[in-house]
Amino acid sequence: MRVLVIIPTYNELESLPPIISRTRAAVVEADILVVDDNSPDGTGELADELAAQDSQIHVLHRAGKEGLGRAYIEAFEWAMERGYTHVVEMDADGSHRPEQLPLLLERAAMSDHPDLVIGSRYVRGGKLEGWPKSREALSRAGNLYIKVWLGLPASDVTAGFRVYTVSILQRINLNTVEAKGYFFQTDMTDHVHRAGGHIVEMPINFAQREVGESKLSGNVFTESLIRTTKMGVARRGTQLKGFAEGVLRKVRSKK
Ligand SMILES: Nc1nc2c(ncn2[C@@H]2O[C@H](COP(=O)(O)OP(=O)(O)OP(=O)(O)O)[C@@H](O)[C@H]2O)c(=O)[nH]1
Ligand SMILES: [Mg+2]
Repeated sequence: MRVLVIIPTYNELESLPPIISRTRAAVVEADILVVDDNSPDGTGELADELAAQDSQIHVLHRAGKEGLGRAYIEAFEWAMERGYTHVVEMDADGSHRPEQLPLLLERAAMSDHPDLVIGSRYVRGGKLEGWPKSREALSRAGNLYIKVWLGLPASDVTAGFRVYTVSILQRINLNTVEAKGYFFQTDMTDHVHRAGGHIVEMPINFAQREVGESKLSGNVFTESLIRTTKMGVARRGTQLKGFAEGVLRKVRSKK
């Protein structure tokens, strides 16, 4: 197993140093790639300083803020070119606890060979700490809706603490993944599922962001539900069209 932990950052000056040292301590063999979108607060320069002191820390600088989906996709390509076997998605703000990474990686190494391990808030044993009840309810309902509507085999499809095999990333077309907002995680799950990938979930304790500011506005979740609906409708349309064509063929052949 050669693991790359990808940490996308935008203005995470305070959060980054503790997250990096906790990650190095939790998974000593793993390399880290910070993907910074030219943060105005200097997170990118700080990452360079940390990388200069530790050969297992790397930094990818992007020209400007394009959202975490684009940052991850560029990082996946970086990992593919360098022979890693697994990549981890992890936020910089402390919501995803590096101490739980060994559990996710142990699950990824099991003999049923998962292609995607989702650190899940919504399976038995999973926890969501510090979110107002209203945000939790919206997230739970939204996840259930997406799961059913797109037929995905997971209860927390919008979760951002994950392990992928590099081989599944090579099998899906990253250019067709919708990189915007929360929908990125959903669409990655959908791409893996449609490529025949094996998806499993492991319970995690998701914590409230510790310091710094959120980069995601409230409407991205609604936007994500609208996209899910459109995608589901389009797919059902295609299924219906196929069904109708089949019926027509049968009717014609009987004439
Ligand atoms: N490179 C890059 N990273 C980003 C971008 N937007 C967000 N991030 C990072 O992606 C991770 C998740 O973003 P958050 O702002 O924590 O989003 P969130 O977890 O939905 O929101 P909170 O609940 O407020 O924490 C953090 O590590 C951010 O720094 C971006 O445009 N580019
Ligand atoms: Mg966060």
